[in-house]
Amino acid sequence: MKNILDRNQNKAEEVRSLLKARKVMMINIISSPGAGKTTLLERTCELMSGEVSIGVIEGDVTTDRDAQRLKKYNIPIVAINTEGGCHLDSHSIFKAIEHFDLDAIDLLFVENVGNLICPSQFDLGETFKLAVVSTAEGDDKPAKYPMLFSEARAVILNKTDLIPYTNFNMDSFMADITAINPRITIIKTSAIRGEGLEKWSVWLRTQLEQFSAG
Ligand SMILES: Nc1nc2c(ncn2[C@@H]2O[C@H](COP(=O)(O)OP(=O)(O)OP(=O)(O)O)[C@@H](O)[C@H]2O)c(=O)[nH]1
Ligand SMILES: [Mg+2]
Ligand SMILES: [Zn+2]
Repeated sequence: MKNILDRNQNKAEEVRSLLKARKVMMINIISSPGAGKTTLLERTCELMSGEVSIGVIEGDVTTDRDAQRLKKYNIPIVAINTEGGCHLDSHSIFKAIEHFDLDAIDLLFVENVGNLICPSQFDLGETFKLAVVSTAEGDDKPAKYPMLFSEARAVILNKTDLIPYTNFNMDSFMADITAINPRITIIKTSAIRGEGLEKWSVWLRTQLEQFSAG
């Protein structure tokens, strides 16, 4: 395991310096299956693709359905079928980025395989990790799977529209997450209803400005 992670880390550093040289900010999106990663990408393309050049790497275990969902935005997309693999690694990202014209992209999203555990162990060379959790999963997920939340720069709490139908406890969620990572940005969204997406796009623009300022 240590050898695998060491090799992954070396390649991730290669990806990171390549993307930095080409001024591409890469966001590694990690969540459990169905939290709303692809829906968030759809909304983000609708909100920002006019002003920011977006590219997407879609990691999927058996299908290319998420890549198909994003085709309507006419953005460059590379689909990685992990053939059963439960996470992406930096070697597959290195191969995928060869297919992009990096000079024509400002923001590269990676939708990782839906899984809260091992994707957070594999550095892909991203600028930062973005965690997505949905209210329907329960408020205890950060406490039970702290690794992702300790590393992520921000967490999207999605499906806020479902709160009335669940026992989701916002106070408990907020307390757990800030105990794990006091600096994390928390953005509440309903990607279906469009709530919170303005705040998300403002935050994203700030990250892009900071990244391009070095
Ligand atoms: N009620 C509600 N449903 C949502 C919201 N966001 C996404 N969904 C629904 O949740 C389901 C899963 O959303 P996806 O965006 O496919 O989730 P994902 O994280 O990409 O899923 P995987 O790629 O399979 O891991 C879909 O049926 C979405 O329509 C939301 O804010 N509220
Ligand atoms: Mg998806
Ligand atoms: Zn895995």
